[in-house]
Amino acid sequence: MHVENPPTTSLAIFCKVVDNYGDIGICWRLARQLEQEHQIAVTLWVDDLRSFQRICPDVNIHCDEQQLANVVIKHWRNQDAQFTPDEIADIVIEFFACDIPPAYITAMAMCVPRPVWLNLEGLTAEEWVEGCHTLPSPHPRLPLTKHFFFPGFTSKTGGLLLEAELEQKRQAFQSDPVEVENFLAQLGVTSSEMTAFKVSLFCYPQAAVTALFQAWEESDIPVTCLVPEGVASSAVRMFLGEEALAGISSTKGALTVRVLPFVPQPDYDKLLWACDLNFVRGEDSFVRAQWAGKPFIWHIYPQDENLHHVKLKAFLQRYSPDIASADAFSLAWNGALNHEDLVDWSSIWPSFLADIQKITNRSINWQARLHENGDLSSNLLRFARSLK
Ligand code: TRH
Repeated sequence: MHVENPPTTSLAIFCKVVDNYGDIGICWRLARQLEQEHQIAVTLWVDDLRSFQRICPDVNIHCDEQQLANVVIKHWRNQDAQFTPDEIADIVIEFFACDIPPAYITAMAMCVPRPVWLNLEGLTAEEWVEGCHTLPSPHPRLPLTKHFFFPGFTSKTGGLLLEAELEQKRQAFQSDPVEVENFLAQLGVTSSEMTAFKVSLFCYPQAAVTALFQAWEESDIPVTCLVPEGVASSAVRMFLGEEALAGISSTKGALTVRVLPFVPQPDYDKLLWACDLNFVRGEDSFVRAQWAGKPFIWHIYPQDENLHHVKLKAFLQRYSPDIASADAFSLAWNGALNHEDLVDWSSIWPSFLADIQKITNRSINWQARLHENGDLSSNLLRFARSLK
């Protein structure tokens, strides 16, 4: 008997790079997972191939259309491009309310059946998200409805991006000291730097890196700070006394700072897994640090009128309401303490370090809790199919 395979679902993701690497970092991760784990035919439209290439060196920045990891990547550079209904995907995701080309929307309205149209929103721990997750937003003129899809930290949200094999890969890596050593050595980290307390540093330029370096210089334990090239450049240059290029390192007191190359996305996970403490930022590295099961400090993306402080506090309220040293560190790092002038890293750092076991345990328990929400890609597909 001949059994017909069901037709492959097609899905388009539209990604506008607002800033840095998180927008494309998230969309690329989502695209790969939908293709690899759900056999979806994915087209990723992205307007900035240079940012993309930084996290995925295989990207050819001169190509209008290319295919990587079985995902079709299209350089989205013309908002006036024309589309016909046969070019429209079954599921259309606009990332972060980016405006998808008007002709694409018109063609969507002409499709029978109509495609599912989702707006994948930014991550926040605030409670209102639960009320807005999956809400419909009818188009003012066309017979189309867009739905909001919110990532989040509870079962009433879409959850977080998480590949099926991530946990298994992490455990295998962390339980193999030789692999960890080889990985760090290949990034230029020396044996003595590996035996110190290892910190990875990824933050925005306004972070208090110089003050923290001073506290680490006077730390009771040796600290190795690994910082990807291009991150906190002026503070790192000041510490090194020369340009902060990959491969350069310097030691003062208990602190060694080493500049690493900016690594491809999968290696960034390994870096997080290999360190004892990770400073992360934005959205995607913040989420990856949570899956690493290690202590982390989040530098939140700054917003007007300190709106980001509200988001930071909402997260800390869920994550570490009972660990004062962790809260104090995070608030100070983000300039969100009530009395800014009282920030004293020489006392914030030792208090944090004294609680490091407690904070590590919290990271592990937190990760287990997040697993209960499932993974964003599967949750998103389930929701999309429920609308069909
Ligand atoms: O780079 P980010 O600051 O990105 C974003 C964007 O600015 C965006 O506009 C904003 O909406 C969002 O923050 C909140 O931080 P993020 O989200 O952590 O993204 C960084 C990506 O870079 C992530 O996918 C991990 C990757 N990365 C590497 O691949 N290699 C590296 O060496 C490092 C340091 C990061």
